[in-house]
Amino acid sequence: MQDKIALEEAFALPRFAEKTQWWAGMFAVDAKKHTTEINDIHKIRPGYMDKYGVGYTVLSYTAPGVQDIFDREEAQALATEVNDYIGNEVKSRGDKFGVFATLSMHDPREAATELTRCVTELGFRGALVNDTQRCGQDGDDMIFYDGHEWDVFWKTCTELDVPFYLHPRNPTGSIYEKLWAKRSWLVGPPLSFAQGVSLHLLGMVANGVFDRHPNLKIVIGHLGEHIPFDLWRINHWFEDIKKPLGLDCKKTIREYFAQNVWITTSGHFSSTTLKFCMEEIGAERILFSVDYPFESFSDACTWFDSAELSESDRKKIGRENARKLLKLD
Ligand code: GRE
Repeated sequence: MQDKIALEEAFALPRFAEKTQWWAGMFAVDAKKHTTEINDIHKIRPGYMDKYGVGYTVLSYTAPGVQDIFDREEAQALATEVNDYIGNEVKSRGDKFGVFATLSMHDPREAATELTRCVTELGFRGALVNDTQRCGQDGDDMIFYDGHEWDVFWKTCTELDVPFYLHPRNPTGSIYEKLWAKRSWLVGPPLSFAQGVSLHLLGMVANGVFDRHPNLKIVIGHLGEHIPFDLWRINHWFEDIKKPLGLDCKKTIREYFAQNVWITTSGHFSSTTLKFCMEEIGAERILFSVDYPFESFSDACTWFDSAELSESDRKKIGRENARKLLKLD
């Protein structure tokens, strides 16, 4: 399929090449190639896009990125630097590239102000944040965005009418030590990423964020970070047990998924899982993505282009749903 749109596609700052290569060492078989690819915008990436039929890519700053920085001022400065850098890189390439804003999430108002700047002045399409914001004196604490103090930020997202992509980051500090240190091969895509994001998103549901902001648009990757598989069970326990016990979110989990949540195919190229997700949440809520350069255009596109789908569903997932969500007309 030509002219696909991909929206979980990472870039890094070239000045961090050494750090990027160290990080890539944990996740990429060829860390050098990964580093070259993630730092590239204009040479290698458009080559893959043309070869594999991706017409438009939304770029976002790599994980853990700003969410790893527990000093508030340093985090804010890096977010601004990243946004200015990528805004400038793609300024004359709006036909091919969009951007999700990078945000420091230490302070809801500061995050709202930077998002507004990115959308209204730099033409960005929304924001992508890497799960919780690391914080505290020694970086051992973390900020979730599911409390009332974040209402000011979510109000800004809905007023700007842009999506917020909740992307994973690595577990850190004492959480890492307690849960993951002795099972470190499970960090990342095998388990920890999905656990982190699903906890955070379901926290937003349970704490009423979507009731207070019914037009909020959240995107999660990796075919829904395990949640679609569990929808029946979550629904059963929310409706039949937790609500009678006092859980007071107004709608069902299925309704929030129908109104507020989109999922992407990033890094998850299974036709069985895709079909299952289409049955559970509908083709309208699913968006094609690669997860480059953690995954390859070749794997993502070869799979998607030949997956057993109706041509109408392929167009919706490959392009049309994203066009509507990102307002690309
Ligand atoms: C990511 O998207 O940020 C990512 C990693 C590590 C492995 C896979 C992956 O940071 O998708």
